[in-house]
Amino acid sequence: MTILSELETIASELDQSIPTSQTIDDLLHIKETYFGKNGRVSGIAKTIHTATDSEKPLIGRHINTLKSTYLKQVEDRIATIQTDAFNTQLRNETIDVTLPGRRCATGCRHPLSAAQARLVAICESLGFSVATGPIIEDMFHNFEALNIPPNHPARDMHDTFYVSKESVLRTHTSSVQIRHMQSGPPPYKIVAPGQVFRHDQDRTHSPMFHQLEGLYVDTDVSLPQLIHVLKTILHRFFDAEYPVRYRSSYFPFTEPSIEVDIQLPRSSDWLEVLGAGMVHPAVLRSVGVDPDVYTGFAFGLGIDRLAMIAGGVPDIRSYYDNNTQFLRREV
Ligand code: FA5
Repeated sequence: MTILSELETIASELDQSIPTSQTIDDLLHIKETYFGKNGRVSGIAKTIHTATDSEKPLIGRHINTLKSTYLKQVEDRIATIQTDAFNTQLRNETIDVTLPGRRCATGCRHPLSAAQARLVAICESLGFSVATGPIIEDMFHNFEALNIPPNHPARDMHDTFYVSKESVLRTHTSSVQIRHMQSGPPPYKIVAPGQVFRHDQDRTHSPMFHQLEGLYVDTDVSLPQLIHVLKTILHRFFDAEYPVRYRSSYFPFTEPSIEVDIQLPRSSDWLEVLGAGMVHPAVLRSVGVDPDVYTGFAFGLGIDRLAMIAGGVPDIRSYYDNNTQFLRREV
């Protein structure tokens, strides 16, 4: 085989192999095999002295053309493979901005907070404003000013959590009545929502629960007004009408006193939801309000109990068990 025909064979091999190479490694291998220091083309160049003088320049040009043409083809093919790989990567990494976003886990309001907010809103619509007081209370505000003397059973260690000899976790929100009446002269028309604490635990009693206290003191406040306000609150709070029972009762700080029960849906059981009454003259006197000029009513409503009835929840402890599926309910 002559040198020229060898070069032609190489050209036709390269015409085949370069365009069909799929990897850069293959192309580098081709480059090395044909054009490397010990490659086939270099090998042919070394045999040029065997050609005739008239052939030598022709073979030289052929070799140069072969080198420049096919080395460029190799570089172009490498560039094409790199560009294709880059485009494929771009296509695969494309972000579809129309896909729906990932959902963030959000919290929700505790059903008792929601019930409390609803009750407060109802009372605000009836002209009550919101008052607050401390959760750790002294004996005067939690007991004495409310006409509960030191030997009263409500002070019993079994009911009351003592923080020290002089202070307790408040056992009811009635302490806020006293604090509010001490803050200025009548009239008073407030509600005080918040946590209260008692040594008590079963399906309808929790050691920490929530009350909404109401207090209305003015020159002409009457028992029928109290009944009207209670009826309005209960009617507006519940979507359905439940049988309501008003019973006479006893609290040291109200006279007369009543308690209100609601009959549970599809049951013969009644659940007590609130205590109320006309503010006892001794209570008004304890905060310097003249009971001959002013009268008032007060009520203390069990928020957890109202929520239980509205939500059909049979056990109050469900509200405190941290079961987030349960706590996503409205009431
Ligand atoms: C009182 O706490 C009075 N301070 C209410 C009051 C205020 C009367 C103003 C008159 C004037 P009683 O202990 O009955 O009353 O509690 C009131 C309501 O709180 C109850 O009707 C009930 O609905 C709720 N309650 C009482 N104890 C618990 C408890 N351990 N767990 C859940 N709810 C309770």
